[in-house]
Amino acid sequence: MSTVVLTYGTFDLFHVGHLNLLQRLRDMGDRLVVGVSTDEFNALKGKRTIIRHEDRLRIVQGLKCVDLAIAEHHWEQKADDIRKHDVDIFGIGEDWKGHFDELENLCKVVYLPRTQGISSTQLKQAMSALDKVHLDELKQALGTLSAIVERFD
Ligand code: C2G
Repeated sequence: MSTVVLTYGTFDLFHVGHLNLLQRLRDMGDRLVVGVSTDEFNALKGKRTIIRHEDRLRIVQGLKCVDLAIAEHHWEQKADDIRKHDVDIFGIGEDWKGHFDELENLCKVVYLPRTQGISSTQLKQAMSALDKVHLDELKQALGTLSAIVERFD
């Protein structure tokens, strides 16, 4: 009797926090099904993603620990997915603790610790900070170069 595990996420700018969660969930059973939030659903969640849904779905499907990646279109599809895929365990990061307890009627619900120090939001902030630092360095370099050029004019 195989144990099926189900989770959902945006998985934007896929990183090791996502991987840790998916691998831990896969280790809890024999088959892992992952719902990847569509761009439209992310808009509902108030999340702006960098990577489009088609590519986020392919990345998740391409993982060794994932058996099936499906689209997550809305909050209410979980119960149907649990029945459709004969799910034994629904798991998600503990930032969602308590949000999906009602699914206990259908399957076991687990909330797993998040990986500290990494998130898609932090990655976006780091990239925008790099852009800012880069621009400041370029401005300084430009100032220095302009001063040198003036001396030779
Ligand atoms: N996660 C984690 N550690 C991190 C970052 C994320 O364990 N450092 C987990 C989250 O707890 C979540 C999963 O990775 O279980 C995916 O995170 P997101 O892509 O941010 O997904 P989210 O927007 O929370 O979507 O219906 C449920 C939602 O679709 C969940």
